[in-house]
Amino acid sequence: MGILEGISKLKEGLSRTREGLVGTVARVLLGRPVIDEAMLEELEEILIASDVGAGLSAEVIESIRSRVKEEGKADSGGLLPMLKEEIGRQLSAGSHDSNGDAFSLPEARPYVILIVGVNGVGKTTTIGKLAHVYAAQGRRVLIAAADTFRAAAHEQLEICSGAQLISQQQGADPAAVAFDAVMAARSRSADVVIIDTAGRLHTKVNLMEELKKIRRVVSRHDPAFPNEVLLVIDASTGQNGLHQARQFASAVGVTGVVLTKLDGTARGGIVLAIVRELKIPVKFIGVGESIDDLQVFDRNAFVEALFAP
Ligand SMILES: Nc1nc2c(ncn2[C@@H]2O[C@H](COP(=O)(O)OP(=O)(O)OP(=O)(O)O)[C@@H](O)[C@H]2O)c(=O)[nH]1
Ligand SMILES: [Mg+2]
Repeated sequence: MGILEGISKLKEGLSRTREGLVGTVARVLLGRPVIDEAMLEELEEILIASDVGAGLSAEVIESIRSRVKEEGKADSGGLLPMLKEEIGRQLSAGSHDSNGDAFSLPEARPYVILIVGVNGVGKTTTIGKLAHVYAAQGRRVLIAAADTFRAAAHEQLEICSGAQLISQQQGADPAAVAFDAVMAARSRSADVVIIDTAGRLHTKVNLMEELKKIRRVVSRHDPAFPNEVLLVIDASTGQNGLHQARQFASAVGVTGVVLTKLDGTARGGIVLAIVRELKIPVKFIGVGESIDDLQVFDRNAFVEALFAP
């Protein structure tokens, strides 16, 4: 996908959030030329409704309030540009480093990526998209169907073009599938192994314990494995996503977040909450259901798309 196409997909994917946030603010400003306290309070409510989070919303508003006071910027026409700057500032304050090349794989071979997240957030879909990107780069991609509780996951993954699938019968031990996949990757000199896991278990086994076991068993090949643990969060689940993230992070050590379904929600403000409150970088965002709807998260592109005309 070209850069321009990527930007227009991002704009399109964020259209509901843009309408909910920027569109609502624009309507609040109509016929009110001067920024006043009531307007700032309405703005705060709009931010909260976009899932920015109460504390962070208050922080953004406080910053705008003091700029209005100190810089004498009371013209309401300046409110959206100030909001854009504040959101950009919050995102850079929380971002660790630039994600510009997150689709390029580090040197380790095979590079082992473990995908985790609760039921239905988009793990398997994201794996299909990631596999597609890596395969298009000419990488040998292997997918481990360690979600052995679900027969359909198998079929879902088989349609991923360009990747080889390692699976076992339904009900097999997920950690064994993951172990075998890494072994196969080593013998076939694969570049990347992506391990799909279940979001909910239909047995008495606790999900976190199962994921810890997968992690442990995979690391027997090499203590560096898995090289990456990506937590998939559904943007429309709101603040609950933050709660999930803390649980997964303490159980399996998450190295990056994939935020999916941004296209399906008006509450994309969750990106801010995640970037600021979790000490985990957002690596990718999902902006649609098709195979090329996964993007590297770029805070500048995100802010530009959110405030695009
Ligand atoms: N609109 C939209 N839909 C998405 C996105 N990512 C995933 N989905 C949809 O979300 C639904 C669930 O996706 P799956 O990939 O099966 O989710 P999962 O996490 O693997 O689910 P379990 O295996 O049941 O835990 C599917 O209908 C996907 O098409 C996205 O970025 N945007
Ligand atoms: Mg799945």
